[in-house]
Amino acid sequence: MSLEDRIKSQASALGFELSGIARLGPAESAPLFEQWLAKGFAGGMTYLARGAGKRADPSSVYVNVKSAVVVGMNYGGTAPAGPVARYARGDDYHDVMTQRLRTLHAWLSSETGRDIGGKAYVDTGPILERDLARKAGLGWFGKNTMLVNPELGSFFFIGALLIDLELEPDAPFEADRCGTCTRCLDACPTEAFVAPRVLDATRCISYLTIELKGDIPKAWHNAVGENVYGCDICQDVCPWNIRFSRALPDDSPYASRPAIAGKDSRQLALEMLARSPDDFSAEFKGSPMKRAKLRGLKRNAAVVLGNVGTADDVEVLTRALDDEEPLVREHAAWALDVLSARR
Ligand code: B12
Ligand code: SF4
Ligand code: SF4
Repeated sequence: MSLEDRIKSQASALGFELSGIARLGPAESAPLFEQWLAKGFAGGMTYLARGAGKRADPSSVYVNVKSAVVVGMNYGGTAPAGPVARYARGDDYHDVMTQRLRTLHAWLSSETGRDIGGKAYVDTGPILERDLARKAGLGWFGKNTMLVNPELGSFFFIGALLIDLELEPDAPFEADRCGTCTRCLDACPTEAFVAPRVLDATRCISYLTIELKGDIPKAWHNAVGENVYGCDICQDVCPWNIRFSRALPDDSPYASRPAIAGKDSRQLALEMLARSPDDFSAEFKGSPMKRAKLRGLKRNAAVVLGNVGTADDVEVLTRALDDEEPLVREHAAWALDVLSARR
């Protein structure tokens, strides 16, 4: 068995459903990324512009690296849609995958009998991960911008181990399997795709409910719908996901936590708005949802209650008018206005 094949079987044993190898060099889609930044589509994600130079060439990210072992990890596209995007219902993928890639790294050193230099990245450095994953043969850029794999769909995370070892690369994924389909573009509630494969992130519900730190503009409140955290709509409608999504393996770290499992949007929003900081820290330890912080989640919960709440929710929303965070108070006031106008 070649070293490349042994690496892939080790990756599979570590729980990565997909793996491939890319030779490092300039990212082919870097000019598209630059155009995207120039149009302001990154909104408040200023860290993306800061790392732009390095993103153009992943070999510049760490000393002497020559190849990347790129992996994909299923996060369970067959689970029912809900108020929290599937990727965020369990443990934080950054932690899970970085740990496993480090194990792969240590294995590689012992297998080759030398200290392999390199570093694991799971959205933890300036890398265009979808570009690198396409180069390693993991899938194509779907029109919804997701990397889609013909045997797994798009509900998988991407991670990369950059190493100072020359490996035989896999063939890049050249085909475009979207064909004439436009389901994802048509389904987006905020019309966030300005063209196929170009997402204005400032309109995306995922950005509005996770990355945006301030007010969610009122114009988008209705479109946020029942999404308390993130959005899966443009993936749910994709025929490749409908056909090829896989359930989580039994021991998956991405299984829903009790604070989320089986809750509909109204129940989840009510519980989030009423949650104390201590309870939040305990229940969401190691969860990707901590990125939005409790105040961001309460903001989102208020918007969702404005969309789907009933007169029974007025009490919880009224209590939120006394929240220490102005952000929460403002969005709760909006929801109360909406509910009273509806009565
Ligand atoms: C910023 C970011 C976001 C932003 C912007 C998303 C976006 N589409 O750009 C927001 C907050 C909106 C977001 C949302 C989500 N994200 Co995100 N995000 C990132 C991050 C950090 C950077 C992505 C980036 O560089 N965007 C800039 C734009 C220009 O890049 P792009 O959209 O990927 O476009 C590339 C290609 O489409 C191509 N391209 C562009 N135009 C064209 C035109 C043609 C003709 C062609 C052929 C190609 C092409 O070139 C671009 C550059 O490589 C990556 C991690 C990383 N370090 O890469 C995760 C990442 C992309 N996100 C991920 C996930 C899971 C999500 C969500 C599903 C989470 C959720 N459920 O809420 C959503 C999906 C929304 C969507 N449709 O993309 C995964 C995607 C895995 C996969 N299978 O693709 C990543 C890779 C994280 C990871 N390590 O797993 N995300
Ligand atoms: S994640 Fe939701 S809001 Fe964002 S592009 Fe996809 S469908 Fe639109
Ligand atoms: S929904 Fe259709 S167009 Fe969109 S990514 Fe899937 S196959 Fe491509």
